[in-house]
Amino acid sequence: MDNNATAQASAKKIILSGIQPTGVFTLGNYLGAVKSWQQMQEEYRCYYFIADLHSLTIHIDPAKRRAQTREAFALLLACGIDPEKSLVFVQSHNKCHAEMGWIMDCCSQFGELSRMTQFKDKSAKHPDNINAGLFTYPALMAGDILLYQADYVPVGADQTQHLEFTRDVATRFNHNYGETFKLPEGYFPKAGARVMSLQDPTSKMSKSDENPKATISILDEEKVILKKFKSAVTDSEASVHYSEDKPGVSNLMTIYSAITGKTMEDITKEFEGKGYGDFKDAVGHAVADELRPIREEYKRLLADRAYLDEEMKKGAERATAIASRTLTKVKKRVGLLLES
Ligand code: ATP
Ligand code: LTN
Repeated sequence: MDNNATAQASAKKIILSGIQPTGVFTLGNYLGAVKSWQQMQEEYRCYYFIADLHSLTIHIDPAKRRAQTREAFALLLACGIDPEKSLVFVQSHNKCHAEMGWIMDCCSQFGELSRMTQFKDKSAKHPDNINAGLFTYPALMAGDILLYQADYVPVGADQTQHLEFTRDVATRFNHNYGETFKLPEGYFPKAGARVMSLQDPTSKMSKSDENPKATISILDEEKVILKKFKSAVTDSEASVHYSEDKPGVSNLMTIYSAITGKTMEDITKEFEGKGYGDFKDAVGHAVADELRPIREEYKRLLADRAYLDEEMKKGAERATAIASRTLTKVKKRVGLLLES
């Protein structure tokens, strides 16, 4: 890179986001998050990571967690996140996250953490494992974001409260210790879609859903995809119209629109005089066509373990170099005695 190119590259705004290795990404993760992450790579300096430390808040068999972490890394690359353009890494491979997480814990108040809806939802869902990590999860996430001085954080609606919390912690820190952190903003990509469960279109499609018919995994084969769309819950009417009181068909329209770029009106026109059967079939084929190359690339990548390990290592080194600059500053600010 010449000087000009370096200056241009550094003028780019920083995007940062993470995804937990809690299973194969769903169509929701893809259309709502990862697809836009891929599209942002040209315009922004992008940092994406697998949030394996966050996943420790739920119980997963250790061997399964290890496998899922490598798989999630391969999935990101298969979805078009290019390690030559973006920084891609595994959170725990950069030790700054755990260290910064503790410092952020000590800057977070019990009261504000108690108000987090994700904490309330997850503790209601897993009453047998309400661990301290689940409670301080937002502090670790704040550390992830602030370590890299991110400008924008693309997250779904479920994470906006955590982002607000991050801004509050950063503001307080800057006030108490002097200007240290850039305040990150949420980023809501125009094309980002909120995808709902195929069996209960009033709740979001989630990779931890126990009913396999409710979610499309981005690795599902064409036959499976077509079958799941065929049995997707819709209402008893049969016209393809977007409306809040028709969540089932509206969800399918959202998916179809996110993939084809067609507007809701275009879609209604396209299926005028046709039934839900034809529409579900068209959505199924559009999704299958979109996911086929990802599935093939994923299989190829997963078979090349040496390449994946090498990319993880490179990512960890670059991430550590960036994050340790902020961490050193933070340690100085709070009065930790630095090693000489
Ligand atoms: P889990 O079921 O383990 O909680 P999840 O499927 O909800 O996982 P996360 O790892 O929490 O996924 O989220 C990764 C990213 O995908 C986040 O930015 C989140 O907002 C987005 N996302 C998750 N589910 C959907 C969905 N159904 N529609 C759109 N975006 C989604
Ligand atoms: N909590 C997020 C994952 C996550 C994240 C982050 C996202 C962890 N650290 C930092 C953005 C920025 C989730 O569950 N989707």
